[in-house]
Amino acid sequence: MHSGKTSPFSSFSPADRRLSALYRHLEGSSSIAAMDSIAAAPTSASSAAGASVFDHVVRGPEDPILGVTVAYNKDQSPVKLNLGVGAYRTEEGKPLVLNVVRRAEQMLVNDNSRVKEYLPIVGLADFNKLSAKLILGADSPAIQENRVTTVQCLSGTGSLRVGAEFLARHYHEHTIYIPQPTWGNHPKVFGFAGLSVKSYRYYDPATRGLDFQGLLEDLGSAPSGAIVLLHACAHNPTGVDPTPQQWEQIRQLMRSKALLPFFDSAYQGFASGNLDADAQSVRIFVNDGGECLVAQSYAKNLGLYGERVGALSIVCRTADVAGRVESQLKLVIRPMYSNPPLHGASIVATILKDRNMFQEWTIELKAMADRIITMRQKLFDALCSRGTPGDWSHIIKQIGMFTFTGLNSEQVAFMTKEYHIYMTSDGRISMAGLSSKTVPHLADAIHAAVKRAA
Ligand code: PLA
Repeated sequence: MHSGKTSPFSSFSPADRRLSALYRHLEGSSSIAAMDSIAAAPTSASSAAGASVFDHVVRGPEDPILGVTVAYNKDQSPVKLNLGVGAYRTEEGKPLVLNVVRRAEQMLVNDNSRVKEYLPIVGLADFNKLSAKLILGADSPAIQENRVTTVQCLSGTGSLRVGAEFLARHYHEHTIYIPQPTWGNHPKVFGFAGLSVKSYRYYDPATRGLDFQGLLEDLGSAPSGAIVLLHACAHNPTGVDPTPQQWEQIRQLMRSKALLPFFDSAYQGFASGNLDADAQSVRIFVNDGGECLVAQSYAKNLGLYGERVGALSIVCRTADVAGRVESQLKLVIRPMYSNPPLHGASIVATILKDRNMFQEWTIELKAMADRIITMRQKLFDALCSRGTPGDWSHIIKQIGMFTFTGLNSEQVAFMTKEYHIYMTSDGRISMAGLSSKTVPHLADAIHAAVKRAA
């Protein structure tokens, strides 16, 4: 705590301890002003006619990622470009619904035997089984030994949150280490669940690569049993992943210290275009017989963003433990949203259980991944041909949906103001939002921003 400063939650009931924990985590960081405005203490109960009982509520800040879209939508310029949120666009700049998804939806609509009854608390059984197979591999010993419990959740975010709530209630160590930097929602998801959030070194701005030494040192000095959040592939926002050899070293270190891995798999298939290759990090941890958690999202790889389809798997030592863990996951989920939505999970199950549809998906997925890789090359070439000062090779070296450009917040603000290009203030751009037509405009903007500062 800073001297003389008390948490705005200090006079609250024990139920508000989660907010307080998050406050302590964020204190001293720039996010603290934002937290103050998330929950300001009421001054007095208002009973006078006309005065609102919510008068004390201060306006909260826009989300650093989704708020970019809000600003973009207000811009009237015909050349405006949204490279903020990670959402795939076609070469024509349009959102894409995969053909295989349309086909699955048609089949579902035409099947009159289908009803709209509630799903069980844990979701659609087929979907859960197939999701575990997709991430762990069809021949995974953990699946064969029935040691995995999988529950359908509200996309990746909901899966992370349910996992975090379970850990806060049932795991002995409440500290979670997240990479520095990471997806901006991670500290909030884990902090609001009541975990204490710390970070480990991950990215080295000097090399624009992995700070592997720093990572090993920080995880090496974490308390035994601490939870560690790992991006399964296509690290967001940096686009920098450990090599297979480095993953193996991370595994050895974590297992030797009994650190508990919590994988966030939001981009399976988007990094390399291959679903199995992108799941390797998770599989090396599962194949050693140890325990871990995995949050999966179908937002990006099946383009099901708004359908909110995802899964949380907890790999346990024995089938008996897995059964007990599942019984407790149900107690987490039931008071939160009772049970998950039916439609999106039915689409996924339809595709995953049909050999031909699965095949069709992998082809469409590869096409999306390849288009992103082509955009990397085009942007890199465009900057080279303009002679933009600096080394831009990281654009083609980084992996997945995003390029972590190295542009600072002032340069980003300049590009938004002068070129109507919208991106997060940390300099991250969504390569999936770019097309051959818009690359020159982006390259002009980056060139001008860099020259201006030089
Ligand atoms: N985990 C990571 C690492 C992510 O990047 C995202 C989404 C999620 C989980 C959650 O996705 P889901 O709940 O939609 O399945 N990140 C996006 C969108 C693409 C966002 O911020 O919500 C991003 O632009 O970073």
